[in-house]
Amino acid sequence: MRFLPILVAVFAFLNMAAPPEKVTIQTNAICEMCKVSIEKNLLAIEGVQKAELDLVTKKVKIKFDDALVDVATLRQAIANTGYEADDVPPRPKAQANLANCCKPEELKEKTCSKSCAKTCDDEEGTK
Ligand SMILES: [Cu+2]
Repeated sequence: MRFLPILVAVFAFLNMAAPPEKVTIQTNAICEMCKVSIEKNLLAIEGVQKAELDLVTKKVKIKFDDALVDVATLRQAIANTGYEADDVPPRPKAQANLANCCKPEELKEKTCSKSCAKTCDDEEGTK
């Protein structure tokens, strides 16, 4: 078929024209549990290709298709999970539902609840 090379060329061009966008968002994640839930919720969004949270810097690096999703939506998804996302505050209800060890210091209950994952305790113990 004569048109095939042209089609292939056109698709190659379109792919080049739309490389995945990248953004880094600052969060207040604490432990492995935070990391897992933030990454999971981001990856559930259509257009998100990669989401990786660094627990040392508390920054999440996201690769996404800007034809399907924008940065404001990504920040909102993190806020809806219960965490800060740059200048977007965490959704209070989601934050209240986080495991005790995943909450900011001022919101922690005095005694660690059973819902605390071992990874959280380990993480906290290293501080
Ligand atoms: Cu956590």
